[in-house]
Amino acid sequence: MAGSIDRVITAAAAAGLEIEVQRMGASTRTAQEAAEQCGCDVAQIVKSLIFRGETSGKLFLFLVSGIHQLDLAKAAALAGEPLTRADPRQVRDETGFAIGGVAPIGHLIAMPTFMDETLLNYAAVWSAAGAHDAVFSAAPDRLLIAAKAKAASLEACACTA
Ligand code: 5CA
Repeated sequence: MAGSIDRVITAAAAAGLEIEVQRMGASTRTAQEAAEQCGCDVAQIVKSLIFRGETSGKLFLFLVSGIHQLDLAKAAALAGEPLTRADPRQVRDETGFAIGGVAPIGHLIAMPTFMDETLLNYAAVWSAAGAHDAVFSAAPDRLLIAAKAKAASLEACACTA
């Protein structure tokens, strides 16, 4: 996807966020792979997950820690409508990013965006930068602002009881 990394860089600059996009030369498609390449904890990886509103058809972006599963009920409550995972083609067409390289900023369209509040516990977090081997790090509070995101509890309860 030519230009998708440039869109991330441009969006960061427009938001006053200084980033350095790193091409790792190896896959950072999954949170686990990204953490290995970045040398950070999986919890510090930002998953940029795109969901589709079942009523409106609009897309929503959820920025979720690599160690968490998105709680769909919490996400739907925030969105104000039921959600389903957006299919890869819609993600590509509407955001300009392919699955595995979806960034938290620089999308072709504006989407309501929510950030896992636990990401704010870290000094730095790592996100995809528009390609499956491209990442950037940022202070999470700065990323929150740049992504025009709202911090929220997004984590699915891992308890079994
Ligand atoms: N580059 C890494 C780390 S930053 C990354 O992009 N991780 S991610 O979690 O944000 O993107 C992968 C996610 O895409 C998966 O967790 C999954 O939720 C989603 N995904 C994978 N396959 C599909 C698919 N076929 N349709 C929709 N979403 C998918």
